[in-house]
Amino acid sequence: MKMFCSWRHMPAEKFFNHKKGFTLIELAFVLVIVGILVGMGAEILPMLVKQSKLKESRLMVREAKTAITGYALATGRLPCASSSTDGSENSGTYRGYLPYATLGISGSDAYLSTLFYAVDPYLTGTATTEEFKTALSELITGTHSPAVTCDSGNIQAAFVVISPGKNIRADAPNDDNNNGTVTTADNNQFEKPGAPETASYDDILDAVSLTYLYGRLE
Ligand SMILES: [Ca+2]
Ligand SMILES: [Ca+2]
Ligand SMILES: [Ca+2]
Repeated sequence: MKMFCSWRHMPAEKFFNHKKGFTLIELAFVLVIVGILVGMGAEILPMLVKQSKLKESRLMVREAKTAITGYALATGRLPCASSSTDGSENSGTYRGYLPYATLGISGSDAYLSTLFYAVDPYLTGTATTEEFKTALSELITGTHSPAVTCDSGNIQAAFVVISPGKNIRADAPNDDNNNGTVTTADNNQFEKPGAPETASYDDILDAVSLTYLYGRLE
């Protein structure tokens, strides 16, 4: 009885002889394909990880921005910054770490850095929504000078939130004394929200402008 293999009704012995002849070539071919795939994976995987960390950090910054806005609407004032990474606001500190414990959020980015936060001092001392609204309008009209600006003075901000990004350091112009953190030693001028990443800047910054916050109180 003659055995047939299923592939194109070739007699089995012929098929296996035939198969032997191709094994090495097929193996080499497979190895080349696997090599290409591994190579592609090695290139794509870090890119995907980088993209996902960036996306997550942007989300954390946005979440902080929303929590701070909610805090202002609920309490009639903005929180002060935290002078340490413990997340509790320190009265009289206007540039430092996000007071995440005061806000009840996690406060870290995807690179595990605590977010930075800077606030206009004039908006931290009010006690009611009415007082807060008056203080905002005084800053908007210039009756009281606004303190915090972004984008070379183009945006007058109530507050800014900053993730130090992949290099886990705040970069200029958010950090002015080149120590990688935002503290009272730095000034109140910050980068434009959503500024593109460059070789020397990878911070993720978001801001709430005076006029936007005023609008939220209407
Ligand atoms: Ca950075
Ligand atoms: Ca600094
Ligand atoms: Ca600065």
